[in-house]
Amino acid sequence: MLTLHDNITSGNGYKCRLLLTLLKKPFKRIEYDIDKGETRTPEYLAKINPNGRIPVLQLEDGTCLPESDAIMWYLAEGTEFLPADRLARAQALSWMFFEQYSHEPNIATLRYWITHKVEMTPERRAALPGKRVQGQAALKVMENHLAKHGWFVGGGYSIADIALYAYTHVAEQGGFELKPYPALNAWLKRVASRPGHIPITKG
Ligand SMILES: N[C@@H](CCC(=O)N[C@@H](CS)C(=O)NCC(=O)O)C(=O)O
Repeated sequence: MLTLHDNITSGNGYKCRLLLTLLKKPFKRIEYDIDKGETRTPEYLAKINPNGRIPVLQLEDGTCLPESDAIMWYLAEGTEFLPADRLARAQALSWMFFEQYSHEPNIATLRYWITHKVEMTPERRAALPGKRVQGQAALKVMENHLAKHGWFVGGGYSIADIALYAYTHVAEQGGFELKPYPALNAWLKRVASRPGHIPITKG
């Protein structure tokens, strides 16, 4: 059986849990307390992920695959969640790289600092206003796309949507107001109403 090394509060972990569930793939979940450094032990670094983070998908043969978007790509190959068309596949990657570079480091990081009550060091305080501005800019990019398209690529629900849904639907927990983005709100509802959808809190 597949094993997901995970933390229940993580949007990156949620991407994998959601896709595994939509694909009806049975999996075992191992929970790590990321606030206590459980993904930073010598054993975890040696055996699961040298980068010290969840999520990691462990395959039946023991191979460990880190990085949420790579995990989704692996699981989605040959399914409805990854378009077959060459350009649409590249566009899915565009949105997933956008998520990892322009969205997650701003929106997910502020959510993490707030909800995990992380100590606000001088470095974090200095970084906060920039992250706030860049997170809002990422939401605006999404809004502009969704004002013209129902989904991020290929005319249907795909892993590009899941990648962006994970931290957008809980962005308010990071202090990001979602009201100014009507098309984005409509898309959040479309994603949440898909058959088989699960909330971020479901392990
Ligand atoms: N780019 C990675 C980011 C993974 C990541 O940041 N994981 C966080 C939780 S969301 C983590 O494991 N933090 C614990 C730590 O860094 O010690 C992905 O998309 O999977």
